[in-house]
Amino acid sequence: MNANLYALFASRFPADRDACCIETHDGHYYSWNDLERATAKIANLLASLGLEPGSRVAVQVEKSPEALMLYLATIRAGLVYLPLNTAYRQEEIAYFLADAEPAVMVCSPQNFGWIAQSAFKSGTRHVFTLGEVQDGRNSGSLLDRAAHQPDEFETVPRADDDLAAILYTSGTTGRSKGAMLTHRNLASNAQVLHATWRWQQDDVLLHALPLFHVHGLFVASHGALYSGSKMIFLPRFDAAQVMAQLARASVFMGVPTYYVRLLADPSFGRETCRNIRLFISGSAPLLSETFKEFHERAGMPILERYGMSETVMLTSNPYDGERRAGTVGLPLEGVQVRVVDAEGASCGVGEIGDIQVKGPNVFQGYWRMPAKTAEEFTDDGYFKTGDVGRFDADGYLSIVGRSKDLIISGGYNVYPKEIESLIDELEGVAESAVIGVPHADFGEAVNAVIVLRPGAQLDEAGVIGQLKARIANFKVPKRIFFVSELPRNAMGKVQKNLLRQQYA
Ligand code: MCA
Ligand code: AMP
Repeated sequence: MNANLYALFASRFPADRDACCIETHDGHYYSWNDLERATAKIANLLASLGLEPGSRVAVQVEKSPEALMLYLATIRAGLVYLPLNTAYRQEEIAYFLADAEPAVMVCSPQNFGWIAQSAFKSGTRHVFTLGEVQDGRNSGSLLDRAAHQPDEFETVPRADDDLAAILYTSGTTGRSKGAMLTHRNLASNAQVLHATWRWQQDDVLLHALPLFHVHGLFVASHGALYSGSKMIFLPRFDAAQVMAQLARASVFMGVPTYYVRLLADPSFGRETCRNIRLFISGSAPLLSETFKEFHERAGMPILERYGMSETVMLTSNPYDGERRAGTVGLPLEGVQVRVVDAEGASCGVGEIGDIQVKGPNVFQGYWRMPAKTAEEFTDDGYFKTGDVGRFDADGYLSIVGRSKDLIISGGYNVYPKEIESLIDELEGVAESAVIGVPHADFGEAVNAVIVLRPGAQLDEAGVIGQLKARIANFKVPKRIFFVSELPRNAMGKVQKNLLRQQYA
């Protein structure tokens, strides 16, 4: 049997292929037939390049139905999809290109110049563009090239353990690591979420998440594709746009910031979401206050779940049973989740320890980092999530912290080490500490505490300006504080907990 994930989705498309698969906010419709034909054309184009099996197709494009089709076509052609956040800047992209060595890079037309230069430098042979043209030029349009290709394509046979995607996730060392996900990882997760969340073909998903992360691509899109359900695509999350479309949808997913922003609109209430049967939250902790206020206003509790790039989804609050505020619910069927102490012994009910997981959803390892991969697995094959939590007596898991130094801002992960290294390179900086502080909108916000060298003339705006030129905006500290020294413990380690308290 062909384990290609696309084949699995195709086997579940509705009988009526003229039905709507994707509708955009500005009134464009794409049927299931359109999806099959467009992915066939793009897959034929990719196949015509004569790439080795397992070649990577790196993609940094704005969200659109065509971007989803490019993803599906890549899988269909037996290649490996590598999505990149649209906020990434030149240096960040250059790193991914050098590390992943993709055979193909697809970018937005306005970035073609610098991306093509970087790509060719690191050995990428093919650079295409996808997206709206802003300045009248469009070198290397993927869709123009694909238009001449046949609209039928035999989905390339793949085995369960063949790679489908690589998702970069930053490491504690500051360097991003590529999490290798297989066809089985993604298929098993799509199937278990389908059953857990009771997807039905007549569901309508309002899709407001970006397409370059697990949440928007694998949880949201896969849910609708596997169920043969229609999606309403929004280019990005915009509270007013979501409010306008909610009544037409039955399922909505988002990071906690989306729910905070919906609640900020006084007109949000039962009427706005009268046809919704399921609101799902994840990627960052959902505050109990948000959960409660939402329950009152919308008339139904948000279902919170927990996952990672390395594992796709791990736990979920129940569909029918009680959804408990402050918890991420119960392990998904087929997924083993345990909480262990420093010696690796299982913790009792209510005891806090490290969360470790195992299952068909757990990734194959970090791209070209066998030693790092080995470090992150236990001898009995569990993956160490880096999250810290506890189970209650009914088996609900709560995440109470992280052993990894990580900030989650509006659902995006920021690794302090990466930002500290960049700040420390700035002229006049002696040392720095980057911390997450509570933020009403983003949950956590990135802040930096800096010690300057004597006589240095650097100010907050100067630091922020220099960082914005080098890294994605969401990683740039919202505030900078200057101090004469950083608090350290007896071992000389910076006491970030003290800084977090002070700047909260
Ligand atoms: C934008 N900015 C941010 C963020 N987003 N700063 C910090 N954190 C962010 N998340 C910057 C902007 O560049 C801008 O900077 C300023 O903050 C204000 O922007 P705003 O207009 O408010 O932002 P926005 O465009 O409305 O975006 C906010 C957002 C977006 C809608 C919350 O960040 C978003 O869609 N987040 C979802 C992320 C996601 O999909 N995560 C899933 C990861 P300036 O003022 O300087 O221009 S998958 C995952 O974690 C796992 C596996 C899982 O479990 O799902
Ligand atoms: P990523 O690197 O984007 O895969 O982010 C994965 C991390 O997001 C996990 O290790 C958790 O720390 C965090 N996360 C995801 N879902 C939740 C949730 N519902 N509550 C708290 N943290 C979460």
